[in-house]
Amino acid sequence: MPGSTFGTLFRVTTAGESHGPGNVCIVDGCPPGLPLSVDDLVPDLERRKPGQSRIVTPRKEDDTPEILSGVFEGRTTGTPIAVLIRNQDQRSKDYGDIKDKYRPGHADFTFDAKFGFRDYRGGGRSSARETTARVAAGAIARKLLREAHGIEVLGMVHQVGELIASIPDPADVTLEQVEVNPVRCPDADMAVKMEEHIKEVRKQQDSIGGAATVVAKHIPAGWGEPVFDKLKADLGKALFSLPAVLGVEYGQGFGVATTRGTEHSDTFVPDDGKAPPIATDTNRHGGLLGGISSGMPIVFRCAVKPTSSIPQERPTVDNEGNPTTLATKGRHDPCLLPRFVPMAEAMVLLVLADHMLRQRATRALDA
Ligand code: EPS
Repeated sequence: MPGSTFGTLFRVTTAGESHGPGNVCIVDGCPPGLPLSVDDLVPDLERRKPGQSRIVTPRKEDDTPEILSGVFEGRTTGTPIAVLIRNQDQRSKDYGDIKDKYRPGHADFTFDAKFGFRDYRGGGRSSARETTARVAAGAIARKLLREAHGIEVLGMVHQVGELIASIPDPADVTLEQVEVNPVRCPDADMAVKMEEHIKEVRKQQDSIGGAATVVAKHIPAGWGEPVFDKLKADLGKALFSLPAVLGVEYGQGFGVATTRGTEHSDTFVPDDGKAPPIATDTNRHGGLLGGISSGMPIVFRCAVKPTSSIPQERPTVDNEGNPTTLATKGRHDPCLLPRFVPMAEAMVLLVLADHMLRQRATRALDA
């Protein structure tokens, strides 16, 4: 089935399931000459991998990437880059129960409705394990964007359940402030409370939702295509393509519903540090005007639902519609947010790499 390829000029295809032999990405369109090695992929994969702390799934995977093609003597060749991440710690017997039953709130039902047949082990292709391939591809995009424009993309958790972090300006947050705690929340005091809350929820055999912010900095003004491929539209699609995302907003987001034009519009001001030399004094527009980058930080937020796989026995139906009950086994995250951060960064990076190349094509006569 189509649907596993993303992007126009920087194009990524992923393949793989949670309990199959591994997950693969093929990145086609990465320019030649970019220095690239496994070491560039490892940091993001480490931030995403299971078993990294006591508040995530205990499944143990090395997630060591193997670059199979597209790199020669340490540099990209311009040909497709294939990356393989092998699965090592499948425990498929945990999933015998859901072969013919549907986990409430899970894609088990809709995958069956679509294909009539599914790999039920560990959620198959609907598993968060699939995001290993996206994060590997995103790390290639990160390297490209850094080399070309010094672009930085950073995610952070700002909410777990009712607990909301104080983050005065997400564009000022550093990677160190995010990575210093297992929640990936830069508000250190709130991170402690969030961690305790996640542990408590796990003890209660439940799960909890939350929200994350992603900031992209140093994007030149002018990226994004009118009208269907606006940067805001492509970023929205990218973030909504991640498992468990139920809401995406940028800038003032849903806050605009109660805001007047005089309060919302940011004022343009001169800025010698930018090309063209223009910035805005505030960033309520979230770095996008008309869906095109303004040169200000791009700020997106995602709401992520509580993990649907929880060990409590719950009523459900089997695949013939007969009422039954189900207690999900397997090793699940009580809260998806800590590992969601690198996944969201990866999707933003992939969109930006694509639009960097598209903007260069648009302004070909300037080169
Ligand atoms: C997942 C179910 C669990 C998680 C998995 C995502 O799989 P299992 O039951 O096989 O342990 O551990 O997460 C990962 C393995 C990963 O790498 O992200 C799911 O249903 O989404």
